[in-house]
Amino acid sequence: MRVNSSFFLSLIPIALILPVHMALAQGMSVQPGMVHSNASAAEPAVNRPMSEGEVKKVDAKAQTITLAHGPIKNLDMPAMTMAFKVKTPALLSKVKVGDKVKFSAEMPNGVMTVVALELR
Ligand SMILES: [Cu+2]
Repeated sequence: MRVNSSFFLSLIPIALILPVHMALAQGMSVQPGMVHSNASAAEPAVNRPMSEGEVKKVDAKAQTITLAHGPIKNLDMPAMTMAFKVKTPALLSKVKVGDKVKFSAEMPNGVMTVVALELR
């Protein structure tokens, strides 16, 4: 009986620890995702790379802007003139043809998109 009771006693800690351990493992698998989404939500405002460009065309209907732009480091793109989609129509209302601008472009879903735009 002594052997049996100590055997069962030795099982208790395992039975207690296992669920806690699993809960921790689940917690840890959730947390990086939450941290990551917090980081990417905060990142654009603080750490968004800006490129320089000159407005060549504004198309409010198509919601595109054509820019003669300098190198876009984050997209690994050399200087060229090209059309971008804009993230929001409001971005287009700030600028007109001939304006020199600073802008930030991203490529969500493979579509080159201006996500921030300001006069310089
Ligand atoms: Cu380009």
